[in-house]
Order: sequence, then structure tokens, then C-alpha cells
Amino acid sequence: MSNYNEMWRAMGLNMQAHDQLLRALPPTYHDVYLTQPSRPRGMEYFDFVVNEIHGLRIQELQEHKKSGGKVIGAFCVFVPEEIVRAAGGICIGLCSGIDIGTAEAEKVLPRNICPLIKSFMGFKLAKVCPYFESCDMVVGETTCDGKKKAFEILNDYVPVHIMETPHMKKERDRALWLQEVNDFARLVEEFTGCDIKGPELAKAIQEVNGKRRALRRLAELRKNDPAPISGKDSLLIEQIAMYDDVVRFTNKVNELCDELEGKVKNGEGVFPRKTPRVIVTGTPMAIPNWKVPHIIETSGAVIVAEELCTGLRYFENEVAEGDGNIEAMLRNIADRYLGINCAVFTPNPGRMEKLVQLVREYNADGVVHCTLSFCDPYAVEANRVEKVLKKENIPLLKIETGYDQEDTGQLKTRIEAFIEMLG
Ligand code: BJ8
Repeated sequence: MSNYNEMWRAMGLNMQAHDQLLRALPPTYHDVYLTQPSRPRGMEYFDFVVNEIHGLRIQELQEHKKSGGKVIGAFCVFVPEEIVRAAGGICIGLCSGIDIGTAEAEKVLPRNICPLIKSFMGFKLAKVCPYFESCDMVVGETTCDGKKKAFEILNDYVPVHIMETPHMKKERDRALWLQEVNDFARLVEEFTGCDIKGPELAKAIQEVNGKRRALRRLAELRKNDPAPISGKDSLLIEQIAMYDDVVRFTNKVNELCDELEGKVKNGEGVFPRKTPRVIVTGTPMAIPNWKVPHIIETSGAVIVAEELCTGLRYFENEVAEGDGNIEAMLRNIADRYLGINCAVFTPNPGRMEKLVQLVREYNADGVVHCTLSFCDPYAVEANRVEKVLKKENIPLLKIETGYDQEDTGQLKTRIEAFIEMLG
């Protein structure tokens, strides 16, 4: 990576802590990613993005701000990116998958809280994340209690807008959510000083749908045996989708898919045919949280799909396009986002149905349910998942883990035994 010290200093980063973070990434990345055999050539772009994770993209965000644009951060796939784009803004995902800044976070949060929440609070308080420091505003939501209350604290450090996400999917919840989406559009207009017009909103919908379509194309290719790409590489792409430039990212995913189609035609894959096929489900795996996928794929199985927010939940549904007026387009946006099957909904049968359907479609041999420690919605919902999968005779392994590496050995033992049983 080139020297971006001046830019980082100007952004007010804690240079010492930031250096520590940057030093941690390359060895892990090398071990987890660069040692994989027969990686597709198209992964070079995504390696480059990771290599420049705090460099080029941050420079782009800073240039966007200099020319008067706004950067808006989000922590949940419920925040409609289309609205931010239609107002000339850039929307970036801020969730992180590493426990840096924990000591700072624990000054304001209880110790026993989900690592994803602790991590974003730690990043802000320790001033180590140039994405966070690029944000003019962040958008929180009322999904789980931990996040909802943490956003009150976060608001002391950066302006936070909260979207009220319903916990049921009844008519009145749909009405509430539509109102929230409309309010968000008004707020973004005020914040950016840019009125959202029909053509811009239509274009933003098309572009974000284009990103979803490219990711779905990639997902479809993974139905093949042998799998043309590893689950780890696919997860990386899904993680990068949260913060890369939408149009460039879409093109690069499509280029990669062109290459993978050729591999599928030639019967080439990254794992031998008949390798046990696994679907992972549960809490999001934010970058650089690759712990469980790495263990799975170095224990004799291949991950063929992620029923995660860093996975299918992010791109499986599109916003209906059509040539509607702004009101109709906002309604389509609200409808699409309420289709996400997050465990904060009760009941949440859509997630169970989806999982069974995915197992059939991807010809999976088993499911790994992975919950971040102290995440009640997913930890409790694991019981419903287990009940449905048992009825369908689908093997399941339930895991609860954090961002630390202390349980790696124990996880490996359990995962190896599960994969052996599948084999
Ligand atoms: S739509 S999964 S991105 S809320 S892991 S912070 S739930 S205690 S991240 Fe999520 Fe939106 Fe749902 Fe997806 Fe709370 Fe659980 Fe932590 Fe979580």
C-alpha cells in the first residue's frame, strides 16, 4: 500500500493504534486467502481492494467529500443504499469483524455484549477506522436491543439517525416501515442539501439491483460441483460489496463470473468433486472475520452459500424497478427491505423456509449455524432452525463464537467431526 499517512493524520486517526490494525491484517490475509490453490484470476481485483482497504477507497471517499458529497455509514442491511445514492451520497457498511479498540469500547459498554457492537464502538472511540472517520452521519436501527442502545452512546461521538425497524411483518409494521423509509429520504435530502428526483432514484435502484444481480450470478455458479470458487473468496466479495464503489464492484463481479462460467464448462473447481458441501447461516461475518469459514474449508468441506447478511440476505431480493413516481419507488424500496429475514423478527418462518430451499438448490450436505457470542436473536432462533432442519433430515452444527482466536482449536475439532459425519 502506498503511503497514506498524511491523509490518515488529517482525518484525525490514532496513528499508533491504526498502525497496529494495519499490521494485523496482511499475515492473516496471506494465511487465509493467498494460500488457497487454484484461485480464479478475477480474485486479483478483490485482493487489491483488501490491500488498499484503508488507502485508495478512503482517498475516493475524501475526494467525494471535498467536492461537496456526503458519506453515510450503516450497520445493517436494512438501510436503503438507493436513497443515499439518489441524493448524491455514498453509503458504506461500517460493521467490522475484529476486536480492536475493545478496551475503549468497554469504557462505555458492558463486557458481555456482542463483539460486532463492541467492535464498531471500539473503532469509533479508538479512532482507528478511516471509514468511520469519513462518515458525515451514521444510520442505526432498532433491530436488536444491544445495537439500539449502543447507538444512543454512539450519538455522543458522531451524528446518528435511527430507523425504526419493525419486529413483525403485519400490515401495521409495513406501514410503519414505509413511513420510516419516507422519513429517511426526507432526512437525507436535508442532510445532503440535494432533492431526490425521480430519474436519480430510478438510476440508483437500477445500479444497486445491478450489484445484487451480479452477486446472485456468482451465487448461482456455486451450485455446481466441483465448486468453481471457494466459500472464503465468495464471502470476501460479499464483505467488499458493503463499501466498494457500486458500479466498479458490479463490473468486477461480472468479470469474475465470466471466468467462472468457463471453469464450470471445463469441469474445473477449487475443491475436488464430491467434497462435502456446507451452507453457513447466522449472524453477519463482517470483514475480516473469516475464522469459521477458514476452519470449514481447511477441514475437508466447501461452503456453497451464506444465509447471512454478508451473503444472500444482502442480495437475494431486488427492488421492483418500473417507471413509477418517487412515492411508488419508495414503496418498492420499503417492500424489498422488509423481505429480509433477520432473526429480530418474530416469528421468522421465512428464514427457515429459505434454509431448506437453499440446501436443496445448492445440493448441500449440511448446515453450520454460527452465532456471535451474546447475540440473543440468533442464538435463540437456532432452536427453530434446528427443529425445521431435523424434520427435513438435514445435518446441523451449532456454533457460538466471538472475534478472538482462543477457541480455534476447539472449533476445528467440532467442525472436523461434523464434516467427517457428512462425508
Ligand atoms: S438485518 S442480522 S445486519 S440486525 S450479531 S448486532 S443482531 S447482537 S447484526 Fe444484523 Fe441487520 Fe439483522 Fe442483518 Fe445484534 Fe446479534 Fe450483534 Fe447483530
